[in-house]
Amino acid sequence: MNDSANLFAALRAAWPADLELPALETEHGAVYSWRDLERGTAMIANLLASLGLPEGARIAAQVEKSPEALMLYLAVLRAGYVYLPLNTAYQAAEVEYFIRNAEPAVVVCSGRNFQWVSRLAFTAGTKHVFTLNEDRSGSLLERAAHMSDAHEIAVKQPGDLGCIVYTSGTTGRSKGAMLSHGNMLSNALTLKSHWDWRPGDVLIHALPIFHVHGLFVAIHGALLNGSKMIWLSRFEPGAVVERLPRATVFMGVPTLYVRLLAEPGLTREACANMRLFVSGSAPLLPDTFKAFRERTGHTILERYGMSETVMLTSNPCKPEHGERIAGTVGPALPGVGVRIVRDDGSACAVDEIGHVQVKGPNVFSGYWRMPEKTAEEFTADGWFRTGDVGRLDAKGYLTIVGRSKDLIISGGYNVYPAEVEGFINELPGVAESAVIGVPHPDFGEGVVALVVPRPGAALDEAAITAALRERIANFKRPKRVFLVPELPRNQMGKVQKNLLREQHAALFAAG
Ligand code: MLC
Ligand code: AMP
Repeated sequence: MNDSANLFAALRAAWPADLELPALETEHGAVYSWRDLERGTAMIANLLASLGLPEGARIAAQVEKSPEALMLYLAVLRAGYVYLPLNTAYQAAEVEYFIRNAEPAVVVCSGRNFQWVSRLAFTAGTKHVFTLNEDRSGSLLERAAHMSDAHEIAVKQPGDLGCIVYTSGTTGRSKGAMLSHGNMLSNALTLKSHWDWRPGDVLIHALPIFHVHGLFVAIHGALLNGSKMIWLSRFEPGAVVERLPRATVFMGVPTLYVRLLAEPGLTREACANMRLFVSGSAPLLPDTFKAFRERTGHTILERYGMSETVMLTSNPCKPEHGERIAGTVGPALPGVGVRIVRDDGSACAVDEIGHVQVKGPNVFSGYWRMPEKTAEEFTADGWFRTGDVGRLDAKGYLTIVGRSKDLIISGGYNVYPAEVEGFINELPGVAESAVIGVPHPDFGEGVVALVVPRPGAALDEAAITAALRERIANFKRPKRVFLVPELPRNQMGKVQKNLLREQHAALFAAG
């Protein structure tokens, strides 16, 4: 063990003294001990170290969720390089952008994607492409198997870069949020105490591990508490319900709660051993909050965060800190500053709606190689502009009422209309398009496109949907496409998306 500020060192220090205890249990019944995590991360870290990578090298991973994918993430931290997680739904054009932008020294992908990913990566100058599959096969583990299982954790300073998390930009192209070891560790320590992680806690991990919620909030929480994870490679509500009696903590986006509520097996008895249900990444409807409480006796704790900041606010966990209030995301976490300001930057009064700005040791240092974007997103006095719109009440609880950024959140995934419009506008026969989000009973918001064809073009919904299938991640693809003669515009010539949203508000109405 060393005393550097490496996030991995802090996580590792919290593991049980008896490394033979179970750390991870998969849906197939495989059990990984803490020793397995120690050895596996050491071997992969040694493999990375053997490649002679430069300081700060990026290791990009687009791999299915598996215990070994978790080890890869931890090994990158351990070896002192920079982890760059990529959603498995991203298609070639999207992956190409990330690789060209981040210039990773190493790319790890699924064996079935090796051909196209390696072509993109080698063309962009990446030196090493490994494969990693859900069944432990692939060149990454084959190569790591020859490495020593002892590894000295790399010494890092708090400000050293640990991860780059790509988050779509308001102008359409993604920006890489640079998170340091210090950003991530400070947030993990705050949540450990605020959410009262305690001996004996067991987390059901059912979220993807390429975004902040599953990768940081859930994993760091469990590992920093030496807690076992019941590790599900994908969310399946029945599988979660079946495992609730052996767990104490669950984290999900609102869609997961909506789907759990549709399970008859979700009962008070099934949840009797549970201590904490956390929701975040998108607004939890008060109806879901109430229905969950009535059914299980548990009050979901809703919190709010971003890729750029990890977690910012949280409803209380301990009763002495107050109530969990539906529709709010709670007060600022200890050490985090949250303020609401008007368009002119002046402070809003209590309950007055304005722009949410934040500050704290958890807030990122900037966007990868985008100094102008970074400067735009921070105020002169150092507060980060979240792009969310909200209000603070007299007790300091934050309510998010909307977004100033043109963003759709579908099933907890962010979809930037400008990016989807860009892909649609490139299709032959398309003059222009507008992409909006409207209420959806399962995904919270559903993506809808309004497309104006060029004169004489023969376009239809099915053809547009099919063309997008190859080009963009499935969760970004519009659930419905409407052909329209023109888009409504205001006097400034700007598309009136609010009108379009009103027109289509009932499109996905429940039932
Ligand atoms: C899947 N589909 C979606 C979708 N997920 N459509 C819209 N929005 C989504 N989120 C569609 C696919 O396109 C496909 O359609 C069909 O559903 C089946 O795909 P699937 O992969 O089998 O879906 P499923 O397993 O049911 O996934 C749904 C889900 C998943 C809710 C479990 O989306 C999910 O895990 N969401 C969590 C996202 C998350 O972790 N967010 C955290 C971001 S961090 P077709 O037409 O192709 O058949 C963050 C910061 C913070 O925001 O505060 O936490
Ligand atoms: P991402 O860029 O994927 O990290 O998404 C961050 C965005 O998700 C925030 O800026 C919010 O708009 C939204 N978000 C996260 N948690 C919540 C929540 N509990 N309620 C409402 N919006 C949320």
